[in-house]
This record gives sequence, structure tokens and C-alpha cells, in this order.
Amino acid sequence: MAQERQNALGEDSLQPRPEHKFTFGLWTVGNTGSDPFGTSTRARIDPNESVRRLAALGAYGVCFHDDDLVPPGSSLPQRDEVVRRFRATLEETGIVVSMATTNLFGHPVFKDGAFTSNDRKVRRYALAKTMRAIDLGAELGAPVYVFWGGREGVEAMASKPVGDALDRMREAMNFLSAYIVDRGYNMRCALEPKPNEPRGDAFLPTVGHALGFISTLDKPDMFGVNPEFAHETMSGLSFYHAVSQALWQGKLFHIDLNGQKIGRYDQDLRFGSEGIKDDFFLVKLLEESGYSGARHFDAHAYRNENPEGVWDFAAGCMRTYLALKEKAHRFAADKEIQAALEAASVPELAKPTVGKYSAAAAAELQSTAGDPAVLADRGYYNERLDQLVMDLLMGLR
Ligand SMILES: [Mn+2]
Repeated sequence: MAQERQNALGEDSLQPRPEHKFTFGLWTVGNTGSDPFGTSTRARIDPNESVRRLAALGAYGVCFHDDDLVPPGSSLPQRDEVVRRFRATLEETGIVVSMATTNLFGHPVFKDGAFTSNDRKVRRYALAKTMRAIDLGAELGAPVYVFWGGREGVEAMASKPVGDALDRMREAMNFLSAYIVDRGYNMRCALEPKPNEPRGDAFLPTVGHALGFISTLDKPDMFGVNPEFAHETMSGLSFYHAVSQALWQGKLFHIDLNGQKIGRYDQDLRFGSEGIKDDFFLVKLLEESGYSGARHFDAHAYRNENPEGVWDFAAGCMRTYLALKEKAHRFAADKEIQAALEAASVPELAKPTVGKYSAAAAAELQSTAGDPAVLADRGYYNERLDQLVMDLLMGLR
């Protein structure tokens, strides 16, 4: 088996390396296990310790909310000292900052929302906090800034007209993207949809909603999406389809990988621990699409793990990704699978149906469109194809 796992470079293909671009949020490995029903089960990890442990495992980068790195309430000299130490750790380990974001959900001030709070003073505070967090991200070289609207939502329907809330969200995005340009930061923005939790209903609940919203912004080219496996799956939607369309529209700026059972609360499980077939097609898609961004694991260790279990969790995310990447190579090289794709007419879907409209093309189409009874007579051999995929994933081929 060990022999089979050697890749073309002669290195163990399951060993994470920086060029795989695996990244973790400081809040992911730093998760202390607290949940709505119980307190922390693990101590907070110093961000510098997280960077060193992740570097030792072969990760590429880390990302953070402003408050993950700089404890809230820090004085300016304290903030600068935290940043100086963190930068030294990044230089020592070669780990990069791959993304930055703002905590606009933890403090009680955001209980009614941040950019969409009904209180204008809260909205202005949220913008000011975000500008400082963008400065922090830029200072440490983050190429992507993520907006997850943690508290941007509502329970009492009468309390928040959705159109007004979307106006305020758009105003915030326009203001902050102009700020990034004004400061000369080389940074793109990614919206992270989620259907609910912690709010009863969240604004921009799915990737589709976010893509539609982006087209209304002042600088739509600066904005893409940061889809998350758990969030799309909570909606009962296919994450693979969401990512496929984001790529198709040139809008996949970042991605949050994890595990989630359908219809549950946001579980943020280890990547690959749920939905292995979805994960296979997702990894295949990312690896074959030319996507060059971070493979970010927005997940955390089970609450019953001790501090060592956190690093088992992190290693497991990367190991499963690399194993599925190898399965994708085998899928492409497997002659029987390629023949099954041919039998299912997969290559034919990539061919234009009729091409650009002309009167002549329309007339030609009408005279040659065929007999539906004849066209209906064929099979598409999807059962055989799907079983070959299952056999591949189960290690039977
Ligand atoms: Mn996320």
C-alpha cells in the first residue's frame, strides 16, 4: 500500500506540504469546546503556539478574526506588541496569513446585528471596528477579507424589513471596499452565506443569494464568495453545486471546508467526517478547476477531545483532502470509469447544443430535431457510473 501512495515526485502523497495551501483559522484549532449547553473543555491556545503546531503538520497559512489575535480591550501598545510577536512567529515558521475577518457577533453590542442593526450608532461602530480589522489584516498580508454576517438576521419578522437590511448591508460593503481601495490594500472581499444560526433567519442565506447581491454592489469585481460546506448543507443544498457555480462565475475567492449532517445545527466537523462522496467531487472540482486559493478548514475538534486531539483533528482534515485528491487522479486514469463517462454521454454535455441564433440555424434545427420516441429509447448508464465511483471510494479499485 505504501508503494501505491507514492506520487510522481516520490513523496508520500498523504503528507501535507505548504504548496497544498491548507489553512486553519486561529478560532478553529483554538476552539475551546464551549457550546450553548456547556463551558469550555479545553484551555485557550496562544495563537503563536497554534502557528507553530500547524507549521509542524505541513499547513500553509492561518486566518483570524480581529479578536482572535488581539484580545478585545487591548491598548494600542499592547496591540502592537501582539502583532510584533505574531509576525515574528510567522517569519520563524514560514506560515502566511491567508485571510482576515471581523468578529461582529460576540459582543452584546451586536445582539441586533452589526451592519444591519436597527440602531444606526451600532452600525457605525461595526463599520469602524471592521476598518480597524481590515488594517490589521492588511498589515499581516491577508489577500482576502471575509464577511460572515454572524448576527445579520432576525427573529421577529416585523422588526426588520429585509429590503432595508439589504440596503444597509450594501452600504457597508460599498463603504468598506472603497476604504480598501483608498488605503491601497491589495485585498479582495468574500461574502460567506449561512441560512440561520445564531439568528432565526440570516440575510444572504445561500451562495445563490450572495452571488445575486454582489451584482448590485459598486465594485462587484472586488467581491466573491466564501462558501462553507456546513452552511450550504444546513440549507439542504449541495455544497458541490454551490462551489461549482461560484467557480463558473469566477467568484470563488475563498472556501471553508468542514463536515456537516444535513438539517442539523452548524456542526463544523472535521473535513471528510460526513459526506465523503460530496467531498470527493468537491476536491476533484477544486483540483481540476485551477482554483489557486487557500483550502481553509473552518471546523473544530470534537468537544470531548483533550488538547492533543486538536492536532489529530487538524491532521485528519488535511489527510482526507489529500487522499481524495489521489482518488481524483485515479478517477481520471481509470479506463473503465472513462468508458462509463463516455457511455453516459458526459463529454457530449460540453458540446454546444445549437450555437448562436440565426434564422437559418432555427430552420435547420426544426427540420432535423428528430423523433422523441427514438430519442427516449436510450439508457444513460448512470447506475454503472455511480457504482464505479463508489468502488473507487471504497478502495475496491
Ligand atoms: Mn466559516
